[in-house]
Amino acid sequence: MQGNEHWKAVEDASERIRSMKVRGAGSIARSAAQALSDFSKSYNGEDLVMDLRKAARMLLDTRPTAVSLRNGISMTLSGCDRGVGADEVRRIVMDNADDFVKGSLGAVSEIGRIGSELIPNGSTVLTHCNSSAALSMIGHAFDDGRVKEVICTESRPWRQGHITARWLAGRGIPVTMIVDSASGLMMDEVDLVVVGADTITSEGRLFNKIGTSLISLAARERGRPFYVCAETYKFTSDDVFEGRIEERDASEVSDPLSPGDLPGVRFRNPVFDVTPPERISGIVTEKGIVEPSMAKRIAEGLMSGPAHNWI
Ligand code: RI2
Repeated sequence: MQGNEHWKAVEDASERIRSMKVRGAGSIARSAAQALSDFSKSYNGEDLVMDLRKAARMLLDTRPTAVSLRNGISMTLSGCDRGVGADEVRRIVMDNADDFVKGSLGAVSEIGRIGSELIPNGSTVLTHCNSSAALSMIGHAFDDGRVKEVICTESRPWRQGHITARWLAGRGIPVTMIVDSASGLMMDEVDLVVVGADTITSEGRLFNKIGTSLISLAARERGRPFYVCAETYKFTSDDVFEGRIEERDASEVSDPLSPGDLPGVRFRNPVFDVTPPERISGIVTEKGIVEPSMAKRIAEGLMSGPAHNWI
């Protein structure tokens, strides 16, 4: 778009995020942070701060639901407008991006360590879609000898469940895949549910892959715990996220089923849904396990000090 080499990093990252070549709320945030770092590194234009704002906008416009993307970008650009001269701005952005990427990967690992204790010995765990944070928790618990089996949903329409199943099988964890709509029936064989998060609002509402809310209903009906794994940068107190459900192209739903042979039928493809706080048993963050009612405090950055469990 802008014709300069430095824009390529941002345009490429935006395209990869929009087309889901890079996906997962944490991965898209890290990818955006890295793109802003690369942009700054190779920048040879007139006004780095102004162009960083444009680059941030381009990255933000790719996917609307995961607040991780916005928070990752904000953390990467934090303080850059106070930099004096392009070299200082460049250093601030590159250091911030580095800190964000390392911090977010560290948080995923810490969530695994902290969350493992929630899984009783010999458990069958159900997970939905593909969340690196949820898999960190399940993987740690398996290493601790607590997980007997994982049931994973296919996760239509993108079938991210295949990534999950491959990862689990590769670690030697017994895994069974089901279609999403079998989650209710299978709940009888499940001890607890563990999922990831794209956004958690200050009221403790979870935005996650379409189908999550129905799974939480089935878990609640059968009295199964429903845990969410979420790095603290996936929390927000900004109400603007309340209504933001990404709706992708309908062809992602219709093409594999009926290439053009259902004339007159409208397809829709909302890719996230909302799970209310009363159906969430606990949220595992890198700072500890919290109840949904704590979400506002986390979003406002009031949590401090060492890892601590609130439930
Ligand atoms: P991690 C994914 O969204 C799923 O909804 C998943 O639960 C969530 O991001 C969190 O993933 P998508 O990008 O950050 O596949 O835990 O639409 O990897």
